[in-house]
Amino acid sequence: MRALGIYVTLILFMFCYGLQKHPDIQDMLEKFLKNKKISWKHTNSSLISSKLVKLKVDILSSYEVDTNKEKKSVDCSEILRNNPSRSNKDGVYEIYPAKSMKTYAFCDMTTNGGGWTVIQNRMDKSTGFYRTWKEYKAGFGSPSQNYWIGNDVIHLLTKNKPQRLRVELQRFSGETGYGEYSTFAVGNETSKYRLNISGFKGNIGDSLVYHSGMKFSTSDQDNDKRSGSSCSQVYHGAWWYKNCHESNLNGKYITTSTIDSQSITWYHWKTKYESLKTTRMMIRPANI
Ligand SMILES: [Ca+2]
Repeated sequence: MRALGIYVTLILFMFCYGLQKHPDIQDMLEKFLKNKKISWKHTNSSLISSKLVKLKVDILSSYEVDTNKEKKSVDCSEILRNNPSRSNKDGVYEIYPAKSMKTYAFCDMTTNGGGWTVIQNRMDKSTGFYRTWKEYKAGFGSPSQNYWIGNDVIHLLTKNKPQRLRVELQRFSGETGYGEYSTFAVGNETSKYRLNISGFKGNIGDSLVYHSGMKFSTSDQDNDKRSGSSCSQVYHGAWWYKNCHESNLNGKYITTSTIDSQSITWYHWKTKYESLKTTRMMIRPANI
């Protein structure tokens, strides 16, 4: 949609010697524009001299005011770049992973400068994650609560710009930890959303590089490396299973701390196969 334009026409009367800005007009203009959340630019000036004897000069200035202040952003980092006032304002925002594709994402605008697009969030058992290929492709849940943003969206967000992945975990004791990967990309559906991940740092230990190069598997699509059975079905989740997992963040939500390899687990943090209370996966361009 075209931006709406407002034309503000100002007639500046200036006398004698120069074309310096008239302080009254400038003050008025700046006051007018100051509190508007808009961008504006000076687009045209014309000079008409009338009474040469008195050296009276009229200057006509036109200003185009762009009221389309919310540009369509690809991801949360672009929202923040287009609108620095969003800093520290976590919440659900509209993003456009592709031109004609609008979706909603939770944006972490706080952690390490913000601009993170949350692609996965688990906080309680109210949303089931044992779902089909089609559901993981499209995404499900609610961005402000439990959700999976969708494999097509993850692919679109990671295919053009190198991305970093941040994983945040919480135990039932309340203890938290995090890990960051310097590269993270997921292929398209034809590749079965193949995972490419590397470059770990953090305090939870790496339990994801084991899965790099693997295809995504769901209960109805077995693309794993275990012959004879489906890791997704055995471990009650959907993931880039190999034979089978070191992490299972889309596993079964269990409401207490227990040892269960079907649950939401991260093998290298604390007790092996301990069920976790909350998880969050979020991405941001690597050059930020
Ligand atoms: Ca298998």
